[in-house]
Amino acid sequence: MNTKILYTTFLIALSGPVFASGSHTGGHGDMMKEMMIGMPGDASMVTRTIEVTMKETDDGDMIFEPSSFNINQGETVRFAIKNAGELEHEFVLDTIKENAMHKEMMAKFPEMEHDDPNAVRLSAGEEGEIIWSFTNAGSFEFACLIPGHYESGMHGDVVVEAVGGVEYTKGTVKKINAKSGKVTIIHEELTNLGMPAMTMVFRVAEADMLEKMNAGDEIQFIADRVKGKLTVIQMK
Ligand SMILES: [Cu+2]
Repeated sequence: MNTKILYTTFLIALSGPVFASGSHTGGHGDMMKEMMIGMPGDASMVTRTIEVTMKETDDGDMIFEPSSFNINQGETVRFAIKNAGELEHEFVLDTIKENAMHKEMMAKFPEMEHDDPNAVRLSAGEEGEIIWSFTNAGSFEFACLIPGHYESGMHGDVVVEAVGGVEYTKGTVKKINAKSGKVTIIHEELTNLGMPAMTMVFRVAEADMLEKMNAGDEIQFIADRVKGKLTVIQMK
């Protein structure tokens, strides 16, 4: 039986457009490679290298060091992964749900190997890397899905924080209150804050932003919570 083909078919059937790049004929360009957790990154865009060690412990656990990552949305990270243990291990980046599904498949077909850009499998002593672009904010996971390893401790959280600077929102300046350092903006949806289009009062991150605004101006801006207050952190 060809488990590799079965596995791929299974993923396409369950995952919809995310994995269906092979049969995708639409015009989304690179979007078709994108997964919830992001997409393969470009080496020239790497902003940070995270060294990850996989190994077994004397108490019979299997671990990743470090055991969690905090990443900013938009970052391209090089994971330099070393298997310092005596068993084979893998490093798979995905959603918790996808990892759980892969794990189930691996339990049925233990000989199955991943050949996906979000995963690397290493023999004892081997080193490898994944360059990954975290395009979406959210809570994800990295794990070793070799049967029994996840349960022995081989998984951890990947938290990708939404960061301003990713998407500008269009708005119209309604009113400026220089004295209180606030501006009222009629804005489109603020996706990073999950806020629909409306008219709202914002603070500004830098005082001179107000000097550049006039009532009636069409602006593009990025807003985020700063010390709990909605604040314009960038504008153009
Ligand atoms: Cu493992």
